[in-house]
Amino acid sequence: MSMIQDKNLTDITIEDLMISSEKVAHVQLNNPLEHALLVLVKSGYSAVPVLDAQYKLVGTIGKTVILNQILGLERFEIEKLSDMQVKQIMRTDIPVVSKENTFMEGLNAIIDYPFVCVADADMYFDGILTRRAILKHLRRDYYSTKNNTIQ
Ligand code: 4BW
Repeated sequence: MSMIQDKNLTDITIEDLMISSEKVAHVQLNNPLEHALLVLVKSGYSAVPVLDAQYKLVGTIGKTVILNQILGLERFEIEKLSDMQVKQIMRTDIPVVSKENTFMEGLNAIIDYPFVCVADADMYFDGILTRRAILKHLRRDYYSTKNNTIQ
């Protein structure tokens, strides 16, 4: 199998660049918001994928939407964290790419998002494609193919 370093940009697929599912922090549909906030704070990520009990992708959830949800007029209504579940406020209108998609399809998908989820045709979760992975690869390609030097 050829290494990603040897591949042209046009031959690279999202599978070559994605973080695979077992390394991705995630929460589940029925988790209370308290658990989701704990995962987000502990992992340090702003947002993570939401999966159902079959490990199918159903959305994403981030710190800002949780904090907005519990923000009352004068205080954070912390009790809401255990009363509400992830499925009530998660984002579901998210772009999804597949492992077989090309680098350029990944680049187009990521323009408006810090990460996009990777799933198969049945929505089984394969991982995420991050802006970091795309940018790192673009930088490598720029310096290796154009004989450019680091400024
Ligand atoms: O814990 C971290 N380790 C490292 N190495 N980098 C981190 C970490 N947390 C944040 N960063 C950096 C990355 O460059 O800050 C960027 C913005 O993080 P974010 O969005 O706002 O939490 C990171 O950019 P990125 O690697 O291109 O990741 C984009 C987004 O993808 C992150 C986060 O929402 C999600 N993400 C990345 N790796 C993840 C993950 N979500 C769950 N599990 C992972 N392993």
